[in-house]
Amino acid sequence: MSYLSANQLKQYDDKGFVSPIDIFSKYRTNEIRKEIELIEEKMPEELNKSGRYNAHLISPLLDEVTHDSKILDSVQSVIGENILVCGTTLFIKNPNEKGFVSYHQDAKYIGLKPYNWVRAWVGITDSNEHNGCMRMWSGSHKNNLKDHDQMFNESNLLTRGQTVNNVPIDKTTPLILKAGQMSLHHPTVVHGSDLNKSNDRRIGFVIQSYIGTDVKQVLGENSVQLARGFDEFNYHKTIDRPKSLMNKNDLKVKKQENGNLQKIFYNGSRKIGQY
Ligand SMILES: O=C(O)CCC(=O)C(=O)O
Repeated sequence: MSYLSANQLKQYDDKGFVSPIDIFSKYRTNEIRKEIELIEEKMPEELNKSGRYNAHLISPLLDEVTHDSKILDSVQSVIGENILVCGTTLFIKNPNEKGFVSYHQDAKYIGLKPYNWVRAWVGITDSNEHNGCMRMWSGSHKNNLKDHDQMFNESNLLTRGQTVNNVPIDKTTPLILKAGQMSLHHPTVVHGSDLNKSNDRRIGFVIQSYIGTDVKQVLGENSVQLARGFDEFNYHKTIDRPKSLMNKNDLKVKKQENGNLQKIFYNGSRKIGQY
């Protein structure tokens, strides 16, 4: 069992994140990495750009991560016992690319309300300051949503380059994780990440997000999977778990889900070019 301790919950409440939490062995994360890299080898475009969303729908190992009972114990400590999976993202930073993530608040653009949800960032490789780990502005979740500028930059891993200005970057906390550890972060904590300056890939698999059954999608439509407990509200369409690796039908479902997600991301814009 991996329910959060009172100290860990206090850290989450005070800072807006809790980290590190031990989940998988190094052996297990190597297996997961191999499955991700097999998909990249067999279907080179499948996990690129907007394809990085919802890889758990075509990969049985990422599906297992998403429904892992240790992860769900920790998540339950934060959002309660009725838990839905509402999408995932692979955040991969390759060594010779200039990928970064501008400082942002997830709640600003994802359309999930009320904020009874949490993001789980699972290290498939180590993640540290050298290879561009996430950095959190501790305590920033306690204030309202901040203005975000939309700063398109092809190296920014965020769709619209959503950016909170004037973040005191020297005061942000690096979330240093070993492969197999995870962090949980709050919907309104300001966070981002820098370049990967190492010789290996940095791979994070993010369940974006685990939501309570009372949470609605107010900007569009998301399909969900029941991860634990009971859905007494039925606000969302449900979606099947993958039948096998890169199964034809599952690939279609992933494509459709990712189309819906793009609509959510762009619905958040009051007009093109403005957040
Ligand atoms: O992986 C990263 O560098 C950023 C991930 C992120 O912004 C998130 O999980 O909300």
